[in-house]
Amino acid sequence: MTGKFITLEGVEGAGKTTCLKHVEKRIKEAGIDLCVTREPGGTGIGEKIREILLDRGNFEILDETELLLMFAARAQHLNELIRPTLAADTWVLCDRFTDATYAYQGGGREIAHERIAELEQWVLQGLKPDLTFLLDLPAEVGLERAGQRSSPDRFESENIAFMERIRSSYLDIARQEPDRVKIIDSSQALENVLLQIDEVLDDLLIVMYLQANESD
Ligand code: Z5A
Repeated sequence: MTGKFITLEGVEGAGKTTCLKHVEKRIKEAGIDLCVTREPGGTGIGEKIREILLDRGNFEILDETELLLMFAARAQHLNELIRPTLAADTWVLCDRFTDATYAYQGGGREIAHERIAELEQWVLQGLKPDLTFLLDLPAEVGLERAGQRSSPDRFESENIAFMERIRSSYLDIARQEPDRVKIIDSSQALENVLLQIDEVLDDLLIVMYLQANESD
């Protein structure tokens, strides 16, 4: 038996940080062992790669370099943390994962889908999250929310067309994989956003509870 792998995705200002804490609290309250992590990052090496990726001063980074660094950090993350944790029957909750690469590097930077899929196959070898929350809202609303932050990183400094392409790529993934990717309307007030998340989580936690009792 392995733990469940849950990811959170979304455009800028979608409220990921807030929602992640809520999901973490709900899972832990259900008595499930949980490891919370993020991408890019999650390991010592991964966090160093993250610094390079987010640094606004690194304007000369090529799109290809950016893509490869995302997968370099992910390879480390998978082997050092994600796979061993799942194998130990602990759940993993990850702030962004490979869907972000399809959305940001594929949609945003317009790198060919096939190129990303090749790297995905090589690095992940078929591993996919069991459940993904896609926090969706119009790009202009997200940028307005994110704009309240003091200093934007390299990605947050991009324009609205970039953000719209990201949103549209995320929605494409959700349309292709509706069982895995659950769209959460994040333009609503926070309490309604959390209610939508709870609906999805309740279904999963009930199934887990029933399975655990069946095997007793
Ligand atoms: N990236 C990539 O390009 N490729 C990849 O493969 C991966 C990542 C894995 C770092 O990620 C960057 O890496 C990211 C994509 C790229 N680009 N950026 N930027 P990150 O996840 O660390 O960065 P982030 O998107 O900035 O995440 P965040 O800090 O979690 O931001 P957020 O979603 O915008 O959430 P927030 O801080 O919780 O909310 C933003 C504001 O809105 C805040 O003031 C909240 O109080 C407010 N808020 C939240 N919800 C609401 C509602 N419902 N109503 C009103 N106001 C709200």
